[in-house]
Amino acid sequence: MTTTTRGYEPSDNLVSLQSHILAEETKYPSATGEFSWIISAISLAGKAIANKVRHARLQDVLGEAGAENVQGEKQQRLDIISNSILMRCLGSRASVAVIASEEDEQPTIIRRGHEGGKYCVLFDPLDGSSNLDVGVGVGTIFSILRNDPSIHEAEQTVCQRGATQVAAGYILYGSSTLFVVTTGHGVDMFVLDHSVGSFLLVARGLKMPRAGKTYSVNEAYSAQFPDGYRKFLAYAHDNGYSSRYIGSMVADVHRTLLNGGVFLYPPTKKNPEGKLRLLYEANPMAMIVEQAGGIAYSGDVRTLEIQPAKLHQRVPVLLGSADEVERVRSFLK
Ligand code: P6P
Repeated sequence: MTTTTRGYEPSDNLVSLQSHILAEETKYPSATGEFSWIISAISLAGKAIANKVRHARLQDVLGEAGAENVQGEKQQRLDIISNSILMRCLGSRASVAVIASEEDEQPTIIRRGHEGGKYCVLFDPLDGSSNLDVGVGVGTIFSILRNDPSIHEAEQTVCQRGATQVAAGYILYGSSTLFVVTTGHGVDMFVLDHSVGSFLLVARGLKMPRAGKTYSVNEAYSAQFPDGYRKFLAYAHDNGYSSRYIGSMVADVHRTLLNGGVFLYPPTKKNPEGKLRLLYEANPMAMIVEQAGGIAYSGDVRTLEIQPAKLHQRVPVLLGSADEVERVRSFLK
């Protein structure tokens, strides 16, 4: 590759999320650009939420909202604020048919198929928000599905297998604000440059290490785990593994994506089906992980193959480096 006198390298190009998505779109002659507007809306919401999270302690938006969400979890004020920001950014996009959120019992129908509604957007607006007061990384997780205009019941419309996702990703509000997304052709990562207000491309086609001696699980519940998980933990303790658990799925999965290892949320007595939600936590993370060369299971089923029955359905989660997930599975058999 030739280097000009200015020391310019084509790889030095500044590529924003916006221009990256538009460039990707040109690869598909049938693309109408409507999908790009949805990613753009999520990007806009991410910038607004990042601003709120960064100034939380200054703007007195921390703490509990004094209500519980449909999950029976105490809502943080920033959960509600983030949910509203996402709704207001997505509601204006002409191709959005249905919006479903962890914070709302039922999906919201924005427009029907015959009115141009082509996509359903599902999200956890601020995952890990109970960590906000202590400055730990939190995140937005999103999943984009095609709308089926023949289905009129909103919850049934969004109950699609994860393998049908058009796109998925997350925004991590951590030491920097990261936007990680896949449209089924690899995983790309962007960092928010606050000085220009854009997410800039920093990694294209991210690949997860095939192995990694790090496991991420809340070991306080290990006595409640099915036996096979406990056998894996005993193996890990005896074979030089390290434990890393932040208690914020986006942060734990992002570390696993970059460094390798395995993230687990097994069934417990309190959550016999697992704690994490299939449609807007497990499925988008499973798509990201598998697009990066990892694998994701819920029990003995590949997460992306599960046919959802309910919007807020919970599943066990086992995802990460292929070798490590298979090692855990060998103990579960
Ligand atoms: P526990 C946060 O509440 C969350 O939904 C995920 O972000 C996280 O992985 C998990 O729950 C933590 O749950 O039971 O270990 O506190």
